[in-house]
Amino acid sequence: DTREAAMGSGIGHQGKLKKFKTTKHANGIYLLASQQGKNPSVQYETYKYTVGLDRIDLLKDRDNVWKDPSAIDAYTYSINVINLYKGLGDLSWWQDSGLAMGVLSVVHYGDDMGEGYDNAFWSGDYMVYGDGEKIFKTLAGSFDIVSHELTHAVIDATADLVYCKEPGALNESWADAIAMLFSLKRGAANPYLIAEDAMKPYQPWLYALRRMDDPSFRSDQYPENDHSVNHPLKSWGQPAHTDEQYIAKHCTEKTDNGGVHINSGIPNHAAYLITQALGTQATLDIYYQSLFYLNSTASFKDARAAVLQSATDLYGSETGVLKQIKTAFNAVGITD
Ligand code: ASN
Ligand code: ZN
Repeated sequence: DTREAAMGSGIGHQGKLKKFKTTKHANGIYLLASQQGKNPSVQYETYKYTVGLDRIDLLKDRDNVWKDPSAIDAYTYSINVINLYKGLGDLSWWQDSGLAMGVLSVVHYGDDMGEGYDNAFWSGDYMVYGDGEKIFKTLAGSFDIVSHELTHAVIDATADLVYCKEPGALNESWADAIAMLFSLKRGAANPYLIAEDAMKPYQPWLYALRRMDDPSFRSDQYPENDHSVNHPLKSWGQPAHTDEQYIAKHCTEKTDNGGVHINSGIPNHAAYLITQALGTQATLDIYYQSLFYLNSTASFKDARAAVLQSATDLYGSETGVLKQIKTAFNAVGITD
């Protein structure tokens, strides 16, 4: 099979021209695929989903000037995210992860009715992005969303946090926290907002999906929200303290798996406070390292201990770092 590396270009959803490696097939057609870097050398591929046929096809282009902004963003943002992970060091988990076969993205995912799918997810083997419907525009157009979904792959291969109640909220929180920290590293305009680049003007106050600096921001504006965060579907805000933690009996779709996207506000706010205290790089190093200390059923308290353990490994017990971390977790009600 004769394929050669090529250099493609195209404009993403931000309107900026991006350049990226592609592959030229023997038949002269370019593929949105490439092999990049080393240790590990990573295969990237981006596919488009065809509604009705329920099939995916590798993106192709005749002149290597790409015309699909969602595909361009899914492809280039996933390369950016993996490069940021490579900068963190130990990627020993890679070969046993869902990424080992390649960093694969599917864009334009939708249902048979041809409605835009208003979500994105990590399937266990690849990332899937909808074009949005009510709340979102195309989800691949958000660096945060790509970071968040790819981080689910990393979490699955490391801490493997069970997607239910507190460990599930930690799974969500680490995906958001690392997305926030990667946004900070990139100098993003709004690093503490999650998914702000993909929001539709559905409700004026829903200008981001979540806020790390102010998890309950939506509840201030949502009329039906009574601040008793005990109803996952009625409440749009997230708690920022364990006093308002949502307690579900069962982990079902109806309860958001026991409030994984609700209670993530609590550790999210701790991650924000730690970032303010320690800075981006130290927090990133500590959070990444903590994935190797968290076990799959970790509670919020276990997460505090894991973060402290990581910080001790990296900075020792003599600096003010541990004290800053304790102060942050105490502030959100996660005490020892
Ligand atoms: N976008 C969501 C997430 O990654 C999908 C889900 O609920 N699993 O958290
Ligand atoms: Zn998630």
